Amino acid sequence: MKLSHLVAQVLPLVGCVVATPGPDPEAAASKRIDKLQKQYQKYIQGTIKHRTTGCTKKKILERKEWGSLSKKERLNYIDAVYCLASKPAKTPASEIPGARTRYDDFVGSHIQYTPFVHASGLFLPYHRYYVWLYEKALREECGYKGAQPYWDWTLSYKDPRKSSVFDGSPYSLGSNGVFIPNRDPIELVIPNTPTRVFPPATGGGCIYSGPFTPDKWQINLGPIGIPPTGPQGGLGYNPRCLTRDLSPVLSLSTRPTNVTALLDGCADLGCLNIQLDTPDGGVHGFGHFQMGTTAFDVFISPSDPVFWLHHAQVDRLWTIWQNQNPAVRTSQVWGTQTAGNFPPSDNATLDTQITFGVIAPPIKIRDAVSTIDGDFCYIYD
Ligand SMILES: *[C@@H]1O[C@H](CO)[C@@H](O)[C@H](O)[C@H]1NC(C)=O
Ligand SMILES: *[C@@H]1O[C@H](CO)[C@@H](O)[C@H](O)[C@H]1NC(C)=O
Ligand SMILES: [Cu+2]
Repeated sequence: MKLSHLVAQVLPLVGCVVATPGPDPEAAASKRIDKLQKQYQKYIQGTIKHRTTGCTKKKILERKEWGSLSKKERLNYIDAVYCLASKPAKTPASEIPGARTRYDDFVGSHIQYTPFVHASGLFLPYHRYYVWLYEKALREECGYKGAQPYWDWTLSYKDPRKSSVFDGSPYSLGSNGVFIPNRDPIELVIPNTPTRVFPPATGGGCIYSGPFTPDKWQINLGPIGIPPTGPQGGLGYNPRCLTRDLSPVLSLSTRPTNVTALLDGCADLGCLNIQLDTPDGGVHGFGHFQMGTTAFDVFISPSDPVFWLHHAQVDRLWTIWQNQNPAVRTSQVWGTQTAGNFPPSDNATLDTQITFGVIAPPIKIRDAVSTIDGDFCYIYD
């Protein structure tokens, strides 16, 4: 056979082999996120280096990914969460009769302000301050020495059951829920957005191993966002277990390329909010949805202790995005002051107030735009 014939026979095969695997876009996106995070860290370290008041290099709290905490650090965090749930509530019974614990104070605040702080201009600043208040309570009321960890769901987008957050070991935040077959899909009704239907996934019942199992953890408030509503409009005492329904399908919407799409693709805060949160849920929504059940109920979603790690991750993305152009991106506002602008409300400004009920005095949006100014002094590691 002539060489040219041989080449003609082999070439199509070579073309085929080269075309099939290709570069992995998710691996490339993960690298890109790492790079942007390093740039952000360098910027923060550079700006706080010379400060002698407020946020300094010595004082700054390093928020780390759950899986990169030591076992001891994870146990300390879990203990502090239990501690908060063992202290009595400060919420007056006239406001939220079902609130029993200090942890319920936090859930209660979220219930009261849910219609204003989701799919609105208050979404990012409210949740930044809310997570910070929780971190502060763990540290000041429960002797926790560390920072609030985050859950980087891009690491386990293929299967959240394998995440260090959910693997059910003593160093996780508890397992999946017990599998319950033949369940109906869950209909999620959020005012002014299309009703969404989520098929049942891999769990559905009470979580069965690790921390926060029914013998150790109890939810007291709700349901409110998914039927049937609990006693007294969901504000009454309704003790029950924490449930989960981990979904390796919904988690496919929290992959690295979903994150680079917003970090690299959004030039303004409106774009960022929409990519994170609306109208289909964004990566913020899908972070909740892939946990399932308790997490579907937006009002009481902080009842699952993973809420705080998920919202730290959302805050981390906002922070990394802001630091790509800090002068401009820490002074932007977007949106109105009601969820989906329902009922219609004024546009948010830097002077718009955000309220937290019993857990803290009100702040203004401008008080929550920088993670190293005002009350804040933390960095994502
Ligand atoms: C994430 O990316 C996948 C694949 O491109 C896409 O199907 C999905 O809609 C995205 N999800 C979100 C929330 O952006
Ligand atoms: C609110 O903001 C939108 C979008 O930027 C703008 O079109 C609208 O005129 C603003 N409304 C008021 C009352 O300022
Ligand atoms: Cu929320």
